[in-house]
Amino acid sequence: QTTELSYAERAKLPNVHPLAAKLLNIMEEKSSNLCVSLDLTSSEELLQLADSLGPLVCILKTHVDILKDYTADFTQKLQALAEKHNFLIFEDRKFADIGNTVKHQYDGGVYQISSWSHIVNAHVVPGPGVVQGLGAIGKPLGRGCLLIAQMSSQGSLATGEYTQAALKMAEDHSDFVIGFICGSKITKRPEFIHMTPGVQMKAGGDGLGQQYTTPEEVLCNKGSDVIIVGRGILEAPDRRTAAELYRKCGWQAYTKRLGQ
Ligand code: 6AU
Repeated sequence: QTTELSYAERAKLPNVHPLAAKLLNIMEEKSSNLCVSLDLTSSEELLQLADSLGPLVCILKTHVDILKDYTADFTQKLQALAEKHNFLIFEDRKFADIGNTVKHQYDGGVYQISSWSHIVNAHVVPGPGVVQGLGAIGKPLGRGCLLIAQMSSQGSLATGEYTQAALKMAEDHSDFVIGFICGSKITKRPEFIHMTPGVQMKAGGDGLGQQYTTPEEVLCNKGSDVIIVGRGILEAPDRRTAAELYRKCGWQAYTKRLGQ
């Protein structure tokens, strides 16, 4: 039998980051470990879909710099939808520079990411300065960061010792780092949340290096916590039906893992 903790139990751990606890509680309440990746270029289309899929997801992930019509009004509306449907916003900015530069990129510029995105991610290639720089902005705002410990793309260099270094960096900065982008569970510490991209109902690829695994494989066998799904939903004939299918499959795989 398994000794694995449920999302709700992990939310109550004494050392859990408040934002991780919030996410784990949302997952439990909504029976959803689905993060939808709305990689779209139209703000209007993104907002409409956020309203339609909001009830089904725990996190909504954006690439705000691919929008062709971004205005500050977009992030206002997205935040209102996050409140309405109780999901977290994750801007997939993949910060990867020295601390001082990422501080400006997080806080300033056109997008002012720290003002609206609950979660961001960062590459660990610069060393701990990247987390320190982001943390200087994010910590006072109660934000959280995911470190990219592994990537879903073919030939990724984020393996082995690099992955271990990402884990160490997370442990050293657990007041800001809430978890990882990874293909499989990399630590037993239940305070950290593992999120996995490259998920579709059928294993395969996209011809540009992306590699897909199924929700069942990711949550049940690889031990990850959250599935990140983009084109599996965006390219489906009915996006809402597809999102509901991913939510349901993801939840079933999680309950199976718990041994329920
Ligand atoms: O489901 P897809 O392939 O349409 O989209 C996957 C999404 C994209 C990628 O930018 C992102 O997940 N991603 C990430 C993230 C989330 O950091 C890391 C990675 O290794 N692979 C990956 O696909 O928005």
